[in-house]
Amino acid sequence: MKPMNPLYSLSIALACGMLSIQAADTVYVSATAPTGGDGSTNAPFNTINKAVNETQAKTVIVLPGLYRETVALSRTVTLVAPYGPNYTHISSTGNGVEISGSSVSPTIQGFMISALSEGIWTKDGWYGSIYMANLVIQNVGDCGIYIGHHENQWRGFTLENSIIYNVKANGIQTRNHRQWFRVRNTTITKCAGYAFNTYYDIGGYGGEWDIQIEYSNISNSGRDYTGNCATYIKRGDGMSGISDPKWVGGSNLDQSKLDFRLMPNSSLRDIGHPLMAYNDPDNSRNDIGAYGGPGSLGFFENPTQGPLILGVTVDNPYVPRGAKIAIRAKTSVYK
Ligand SMILES: [Ca+2]
Repeated sequence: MKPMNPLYSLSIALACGMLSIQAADTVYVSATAPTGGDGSTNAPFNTINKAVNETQAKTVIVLPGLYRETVALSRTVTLVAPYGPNYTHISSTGNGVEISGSSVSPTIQGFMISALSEGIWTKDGWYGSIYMANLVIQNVGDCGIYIGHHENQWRGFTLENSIIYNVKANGIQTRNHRQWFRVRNTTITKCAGYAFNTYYDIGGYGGEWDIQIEYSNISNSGRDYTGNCATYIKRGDGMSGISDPKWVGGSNLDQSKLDFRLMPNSSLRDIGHPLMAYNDPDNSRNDIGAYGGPGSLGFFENPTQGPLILGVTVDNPYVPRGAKIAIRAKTSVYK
């Protein structure tokens, strides 16, 4: 048999490689899928880590469910939960999401994240930038977002249309090095420490932060900013300090009623960034929090301005056969 032309065999290998890249460009995850899935729509992976470790995948679609894992991101990938944070929950006994690596620039969008340690922890990282949007980071044992120590030299961070709530330490903590951080259309409230703690380790690894916050609601019982915030944080237009966001689940949500959508009468509606690029899916001005902005397309509530059912009660459910019962519902209408 004639030996194969090496160029020909190379072109076959490339063609096969390209095919597999195209096939696995987008992979799916479902918490309830059986193990052994290949990431396709018919056989999703059952952990987020399996999907992000699929090196050909550029986009990871996470379907509704509870994901009990620490998501370790060490490459550039778009990690998105199209049904939103009410239905897609990462719950970790360590850190919720850990990001590390050189030139790693991931997108994380649409999740609720709870963790015993940090919500999102950027570990060793260089030259990458991180985009985070439509996140609810809540019930966290340490910081909501923790930019680690001297090993970090990220380019920068963007956090849009998100909520940081009920964390034991600081909402956002930054340390060392010159990096930028942009926060907009976001609520930070009920952190036991501070909403922002910027920390520059004198004699350490040098640099100043460039942090800009705009059109956000920072309300943390008088503990909004500490560390070198006065030097590094630029508070732009549209800042508010509304202590009661009027979430559907209430102002002090317990873990059985985690609903961070805005009530129709919330003051945080229509006060986000006025640029049309930030408009809500119903084309109204941006609503501050995780349920507003263009990224909320799959879970933006009340696009038809219909009534919001707040509670259903049954009057005297134990009645004799043939008797009548009354079922009542409270509703509120989007004005
Ligand atoms: Ca709006």
